[in-house]
Amino acid sequence: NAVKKTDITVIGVPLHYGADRKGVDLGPDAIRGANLHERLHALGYAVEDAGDLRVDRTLQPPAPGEKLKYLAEIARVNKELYAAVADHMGKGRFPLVLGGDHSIAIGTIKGVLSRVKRLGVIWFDAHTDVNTEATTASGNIHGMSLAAVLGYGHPDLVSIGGTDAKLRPENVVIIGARSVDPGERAFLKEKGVKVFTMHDIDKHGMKQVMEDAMAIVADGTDGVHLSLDLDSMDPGDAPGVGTPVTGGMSYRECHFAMELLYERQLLVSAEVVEVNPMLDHHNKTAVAAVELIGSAFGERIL
Ligand code: 6HN
Ligand code: MN
Ligand code: MN
Ligand code: MN
Repeated sequence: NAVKKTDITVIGVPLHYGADRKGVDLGPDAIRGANLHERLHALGYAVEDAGDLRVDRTLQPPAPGEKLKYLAEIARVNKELYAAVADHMGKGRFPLVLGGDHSIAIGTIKGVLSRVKRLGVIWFDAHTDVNTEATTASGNIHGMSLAAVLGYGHPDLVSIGGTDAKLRPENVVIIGARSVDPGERAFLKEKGVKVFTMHDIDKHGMKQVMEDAMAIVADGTDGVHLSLDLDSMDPGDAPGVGTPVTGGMSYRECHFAMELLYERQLLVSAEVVEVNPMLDHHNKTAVAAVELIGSAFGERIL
């Protein structure tokens, strides 16, 4: 294999406050426990583990009706994540961030943006995560992270890592969506974020969807970030997630998508989020996550 083997830094973010549901904070160790490092080593990568960021475990529950639950701690952890990602990337390493809930995409992507100004993002998710405090029904910040990195939402989230480098809506694609809130639908349309829904995958197949998606995120950018929410997969294949939605991508579709991503050699960073071992069956979802990472990093059957 002629492709250069980047050095990888694993960063764990045991954060559950963005989902307001316990268990997803155990994701990083469940993924490590599914032999992440061994798998990447076997593929020829040099892997270092930066350990987990510290998260305050003692916060009181928010008031009923709160629209930005645990904002202060989520913003603080994401600021630390931003700095860690920027630092490791500055040393020429590939950051592989393990969640934790999807609110950590804010810190990850802002960190990557500090090094790759023209960044594409490929976002696998059952949801679209473009709520703001004005549209959210749940108040859960993991449903707002993509909006925040596009520059919309609470200033404490939007300002993380500074506002110089901007993620542009035309450089983002969402794949696997099947649960979109009314406010999100309006946002996606207004900002022009391309969404490949489950309907598109059913209609055109994963191969075509990935070709179209990769053409969009590669156009006019210098690198692509993979944000992989495990609830993009069908709950039958990935039951260990906090917000499961039926009718998702099969294991095979998701696996194939990762293989195609590797073939194009676009990725500069990645994060795997929403793995909740407390809801899982025998670590199945973490194992799937590691299989998918393996494929995205070049694993092949033959
Ligand atoms: N995720 N749209 C729903 C909400 O609460 O805003 C669900 C968000 C899920 C977020 O899975 O990362
Ligand atoms: Mn998500
Ligand atoms: Mn999701
Ligand atoms: Mn594989």
